[in-house]
Amino acid sequence: MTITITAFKRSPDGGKGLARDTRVRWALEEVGQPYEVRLVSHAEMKAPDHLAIQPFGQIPTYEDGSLCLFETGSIVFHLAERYPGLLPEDRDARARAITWMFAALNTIELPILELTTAKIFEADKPWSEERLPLVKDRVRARLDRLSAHLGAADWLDGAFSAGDLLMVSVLLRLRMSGILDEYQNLAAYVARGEARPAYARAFAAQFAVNAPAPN
Ligand code: GTB
Repeated sequence: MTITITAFKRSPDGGKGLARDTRVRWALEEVGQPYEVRLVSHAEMKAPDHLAIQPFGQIPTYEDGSLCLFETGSIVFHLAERYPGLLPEDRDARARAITWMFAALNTIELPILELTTAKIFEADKPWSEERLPLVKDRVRARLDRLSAHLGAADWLDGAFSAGDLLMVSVLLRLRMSGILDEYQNLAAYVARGEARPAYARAFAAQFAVNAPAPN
């Protein structure tokens, strides 16, 4: 059975790889599973067929035979459980890697999303300028601790894992803000993730769909 994921027919980021299908593509590439992509428009995402597999009308989704999944954390976890390459064999190391998956999505991604919301959707509000520094400092508070934990290590807990895949994916959304570059070791950590051949293949695949057409 061929694995099929969904992605934006045209991602608003114009191929920067920031939409969440990129992390699923990356996980699929890391575990060496071929996949197909069904591109969906905004209207298609909100239509009953898509809502039946993604109740919130979002991308990405994952289908493999009769199994339909949504939520990138769950999809990456499923792939990491099913195929070798993204979770260690040792039980305790595996549990720690899974903990980093949750940390990426629950502790680090939340303030980063708040920053995105503040910059994009609240920029025209009269209180926006006053609030933005507070939101940025909440991101920094998390990155201070993440940076201290990572130190000079290559990855968060020994070998590269699904925890790193999600953490790098989440941190990538910060690059445009300049905040990532305030942390030399985190910027290098993200660059290490991007240098993985599996990431490069995932990025290229989404870029092929989303890159702006040449003039
Ligand atoms: N918690 C869910 C998951 O992890 O799967 C969140 C899924 C999600 O937010 N999907 C977004 C979506 O479908 C796309 S990735 N949005 C449409 C909608 O809700 O109607 C978020 C995203 C979108 C665009 C950019 N960008 O252009 O830079 C970056 C990230």
